[in-house]
Amino acid sequence: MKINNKKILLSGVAPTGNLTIGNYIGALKNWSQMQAHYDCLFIVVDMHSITVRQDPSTLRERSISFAAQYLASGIDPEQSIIFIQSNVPAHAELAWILNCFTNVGELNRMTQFKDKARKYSSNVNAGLYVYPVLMAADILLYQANIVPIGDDQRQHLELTRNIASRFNNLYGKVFQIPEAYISRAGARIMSLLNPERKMDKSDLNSNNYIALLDEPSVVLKKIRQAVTDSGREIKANKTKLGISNLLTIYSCLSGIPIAKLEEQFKDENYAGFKKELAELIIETLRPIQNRYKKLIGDKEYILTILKQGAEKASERAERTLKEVRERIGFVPLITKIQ
Ligand code: AQP
Repeated sequence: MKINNKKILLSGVAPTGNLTIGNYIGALKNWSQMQAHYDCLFIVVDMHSITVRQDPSTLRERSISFAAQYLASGIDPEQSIIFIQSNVPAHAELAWILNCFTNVGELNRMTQFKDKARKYSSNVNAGLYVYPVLMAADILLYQANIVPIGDDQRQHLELTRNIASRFNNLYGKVFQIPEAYISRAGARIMSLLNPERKMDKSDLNSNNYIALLDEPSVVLKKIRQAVTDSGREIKANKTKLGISNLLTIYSCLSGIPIAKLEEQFKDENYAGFKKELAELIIETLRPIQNRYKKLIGDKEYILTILKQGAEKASERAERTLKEVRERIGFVPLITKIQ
């Protein structure tokens, strides 16, 4: 189903850790540009975050803070639907139904589960295992056509497509089969101290990432101590992961191609380049942080936006869910029987 002839786009982040410039470059920045072209839903997926133990008051605060950071990064609530996943109970209902259309063998193949089971070995709960089914429910509820994802979510989207096709084959077309939108190569931002790993918002060492809300002095310090390689040339190279990563960040934030940056900084040393990069990051984050400070100071406003978002999302989700309930043979909701 397309609204106003625009394709439906859905994306979200789990409120864990701190949103990073990796999230900004790989997700938030693109989202705000996509709003004009797609009918967008942006979700703070708090139900996903409880697959790992969370402190209740921190989770609540962080969910609201993430929503404020979405808004501060350019999500326009007049144009897009922004909401918190647990405010729309349809996600849990559809996830249960889809669990019954997912093979255990398919879930066993999910590499992210294996990684997370290793990382959180003291709490390998069933939620962690069926997480991809909840993600399928998030997407299929809204008949999304396009789902921007990182490389690590590719397998989950493929599973979503398989579940949707299986259901449609059994009951007739109910779900739109979504397409992945993988952001352009090079937009994968790596950890500052270990550039072989992705910059991760839940990294226990905050020196590995620049948070969207980091103060200028913190940005400067983290970039200064970011790992570079032996040598002194500002050149991207597969064997020089540290400087390549910093050049990628510079390029993504400035829009200047890496080859041009290499030319621009050819007479500069690492320290000089890092100083300019830190300034660019600080100037990029400044307006976002200013908007964030205003928004977070007005919780009533954020909660109103989130309430309106959840209402709009619920209306759409309910349309899909009603169809699903009917097709699989559930008795219509008693309260709705005339
Ligand atoms: N380093 C990155 N470079 C480019 N894009 C990135 N994204 C994340 N890190 C980078 C993009 O941001 C969105 C959210 O991804 P996520 O992995 O931070 O968060 P999640 O989906 O909420 O997953 P997890 O596993 O729950 O996160 P953690 O590891 O914090 O526990 C995606 O669009 C991603 O591409």
